[in-house]
This record gives sequence, structure tokens and C-alpha cells, in this order.
Amino acid sequence: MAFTPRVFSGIQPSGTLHLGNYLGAIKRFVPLQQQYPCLYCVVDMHAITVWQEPDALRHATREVAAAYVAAGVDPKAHIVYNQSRVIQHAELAWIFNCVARMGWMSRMTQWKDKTAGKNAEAESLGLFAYPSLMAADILLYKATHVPVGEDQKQHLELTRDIAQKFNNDFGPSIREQGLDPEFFPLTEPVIAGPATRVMSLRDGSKKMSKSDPSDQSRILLTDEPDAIAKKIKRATTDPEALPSEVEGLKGRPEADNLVGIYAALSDTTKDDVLKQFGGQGWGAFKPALADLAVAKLEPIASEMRRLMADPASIDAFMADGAERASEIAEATMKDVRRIVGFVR
Ligand code: AQP
Repeated sequence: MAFTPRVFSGIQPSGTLHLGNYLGAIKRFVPLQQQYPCLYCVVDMHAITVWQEPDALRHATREVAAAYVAAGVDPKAHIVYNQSRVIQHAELAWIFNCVARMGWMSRMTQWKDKTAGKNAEAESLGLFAYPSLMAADILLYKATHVPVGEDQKQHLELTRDIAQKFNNDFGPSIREQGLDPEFFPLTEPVIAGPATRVMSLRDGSKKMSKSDPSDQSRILLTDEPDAIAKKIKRATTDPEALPSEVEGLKGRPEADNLVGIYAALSDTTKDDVLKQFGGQGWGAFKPALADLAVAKLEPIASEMRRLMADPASIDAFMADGAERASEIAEATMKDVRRIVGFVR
């Protein structure tokens, strides 16, 4: 069956958003609005898989919603909401917990990375089960397109495995209910562009991440222009000049990262950036990158500040979005409950 195209994506309110979240996800949410109906969710239930202070969670939830809108997402034409308001996410996640296998979950790289060198037994059960909640987020809306960064690719593959197993395990029941045998779509990730994996500014082998202990490793969407310029100036690089072709970035992760960031911020390609800067040193490139980053990020930061000054208006558009999301979610769950055999 051909599913109606629909976009879903989410970001955890687990800290302040950084350039990786922006270039890998939020910036790419905006143009998709021209082509498809979109749901952009603040996944607060994912955030609590690690401890969050309740006040900080409330603040970060509004801040992520504000970032979506400040970057150009339209909460009236599309849907912006926080996950916990649509309880069907949790309901479908439980069913998927019973479809997914322990072996699938324990092979997830993110789980392995987050527990590496730590006592995995002390982590929350929610952190282990996180990918099955993510599959529920997507499949509740039968989303066909999910714009995410590279790091989420494996979770998207797992989402397809869960959809496939659900469609197979419940095949007879799905047909008995007169529904299409391909009940859940096999959703494709949308991972494209020059900055699908933005790396730490301190270490080109590590992803830029909210949980990196070094503040200098990431540019925050809320950073002042001065802080942005300083972080770029101090970014780790090698002593070579920039190459004239992309081929020359091989084996130079820090250079590759900064060129990718420039390309993504300027809506060009790494090739274009190297045509302009090939042969030049960091003394020329870093200030140009800092100016570009400030020019692109400052308007977003200032709009976020304006929206955050009126939290009630953010809560209002999230409540409205949740109401519209619930309608789609409930239609899916009505079928799912019958398929599984729950008596109502
Ligand atoms: N460094 C990155 N480069 C490109 N995309 C990235 N994303 C995250 N980091 C990068 C994308 O941002 C979206 C939301 O991510 P999330 O907040 O839900 O989860 P995350 O991947 O766990 O984010 P962090 O910042 O790395 O948090 P911690 O430190 O807690 O692990 C996703 O689309 C993600 O791909």
C-alpha cells in the first residue's frame, strides 16, 4: 500500500540545543514543510530516560519548541507539541516492547556508547528501551519520512524491524480486521547534506553532543556572538592549509568537520567551500566561519529569546499541536488495539 507521505521528527529536551541538533535536524525540518504535512515533537519522555530536574525539563521543553519555531517551523500549518501530552506514544511503545527482542536492543550502538565504561546495570530500563519508544513515535503517525542526524540511522533501521515484525506476527489478525496487511510502513530516514554528523570542536572523532563535559566542544543555539567566535577560534585543527578538493579532507576529521559546518550553514557543498578557501590557512577560514555562524544563528537565538519571554504562548501552540496529533494517534491505536486482541 502507498502510505500518505508524512514527516515526523523529535528532539529531546535534555539540555541546550547545539549546532549538531540544528544542522542535523532542525534546519532540515523547515523545507520539508513545503512538501509534506509535518509533526515536530519535543520528546520529553525520551529525556527522562536519564535524570532531569523537573524545572529544567519544563524550561528545556519550551526552549526546544521555541527553537523549532525560531528556525522557521510553522506551528499552525503543521504540528509542534511535546510527546507526553499524547499518551498514545507510551501505549504503542509498550506494545512494541513486546514485539522488539532483547538482542535487538542490546546491539544498539547508542546504548553501548552511553553505557561504555559505566555500570550498565545502574542505567534506567527506559534508556535501554528508548529505541522502541522512538519506533512508536514514528509509527503512531505512520510517518514515511524522518529527518535525523547520522547517529539515529540504526534506530531507524530498528523501527523498520519492529514494523515488519508487527506486520508479520499480527498478519492474520490484521487481515481479519479488514486492514491492509502492510499496516505499518517501513519508514525511510532522511539523512542528507554536508553536516549529518557534526563533530566536537575539541575532538574530530567525537560527535558534538549535549552531554560532552566540555562546553568548548559545542556551539549552543543560545550562545552570544562572542562565545561563538571564541569557540570557533579555539577549535582543534591540524597545521595544514585547506585543500582545494574534498578528496584532500580524508584523514583530516577536524578540517572536514569545519568545512562541513560552513557548507551546511551557507547552503552550499564542501566542494563549493573548498573552491573558495582551498589553499588558505585557518587564520583566514576560522574568522569567516565565525562570521557566518553568528549571522545565521543570532537571528534564531534572538527569536528564541522573544518566544521564551512568553512561555504561555509556547504552551498554547504545543497544546493545540497535541490535540491535532492525538486525533491521528488515536485512529492508529483504535486499529492496533483490535489487531492485538485487547477487549474494549
Ligand atoms: N552532532 C550531531 N550532528 C548532527 N545531528 C545531530 N543530532 C544530535 N547530535 C548531532 C541530531 O539531533 C536530533 C536530536 O537529537 P536528540 O537530542 O534527540 O538526541 P541525541 O542524538 O542524543 O543528542 P545529543 O546532543 O547527542 O545528546 P546526548 O549528549 O544526550 O547524547 C537527532 O536527529 C540527532 O540525529
